[in-house]
Amino acid sequence: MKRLLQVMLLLAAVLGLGACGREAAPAEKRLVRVGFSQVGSESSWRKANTASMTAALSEEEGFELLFDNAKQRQENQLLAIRNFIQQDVDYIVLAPIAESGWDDVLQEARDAGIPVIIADRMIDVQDRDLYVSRVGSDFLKEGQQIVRWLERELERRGETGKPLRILHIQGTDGATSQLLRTQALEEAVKAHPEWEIAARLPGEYTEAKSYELVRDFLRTDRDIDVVYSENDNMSFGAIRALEEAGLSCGGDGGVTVLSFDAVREALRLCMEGKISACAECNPLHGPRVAALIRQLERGETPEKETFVEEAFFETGDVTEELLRSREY
Ligand code: GYE
Repeated sequence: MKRLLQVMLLLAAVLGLGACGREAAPAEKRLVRVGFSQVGSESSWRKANTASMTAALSEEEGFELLFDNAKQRQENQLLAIRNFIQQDVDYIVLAPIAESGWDDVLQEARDAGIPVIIADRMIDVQDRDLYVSRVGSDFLKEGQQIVRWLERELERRGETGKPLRILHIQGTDGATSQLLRTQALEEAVKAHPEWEIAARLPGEYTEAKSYELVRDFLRTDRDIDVVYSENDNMSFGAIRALEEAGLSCGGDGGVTVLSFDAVREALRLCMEGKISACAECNPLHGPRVAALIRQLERGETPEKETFVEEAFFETGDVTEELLRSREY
């Protein structure tokens, strides 16, 4: 009995001391846990997008970021999202590689009570309530800007109505950016019967794939007036293949290269005249996604879709000063 009393007295002393002796731990600000499934690192644009997202969703900004690079494979994104659900994150951010295939996994996220934000490309789901909001670009508008520039350029050259052969290098099949930039060109070709798509090459947004496809194409067909390339990295590959085949890019006698993204390296080629026109696709989604999450944390309802502001460049618009000012 005495022993028990001793133990109880000791326990009371320890707990009592603990309560009055220990400083109350400062209330640590709880970090918001975010699972981000990124497409991959296929392009300069994607690398800039990842940098923007990881900076905006950093611990200094009040977040714990769980980042997954899917290496351009949708099955890896599905795995990542299920892993985020198992880890019971507060939010899931998805940069989808393609539009389809997300209904089931996003239903699982909803069942787990985890809001989903879409960044960059769009998803095609039966129930639009499976995601809270999307931050991205108006890819159709980008394509229409490029086509309108080409129409004006042909008019300037006095070549309106003349036959035109276009080499179309497409991005990842089924990505919203591919679907809508392609739609803009196909609508233009319908409006201009004198325009012809010489070939559609699946460049998958990478420089290497584009170079190989254009190099092989030029072995049997060198009669190209325009290259419509759905991102800058594929333009870099195409320009290398064109020049290796002895064809010049830009100017009145060369191949007119039209590109998307407007990363710094592409703008330098635009300044040099090798890329004739470039539609910007802003990759800096991080601050907008962070702002969306903060809105949700405050119990507010964000806009369903937020488009980012984007510019357009042609040779003559780009200076060394502009290149220095670019964030990517
Ligand atoms: O144009 C390309 C990237 O979805 C807008 O994906 C994005 C596209 C971008 O690989 O460079």
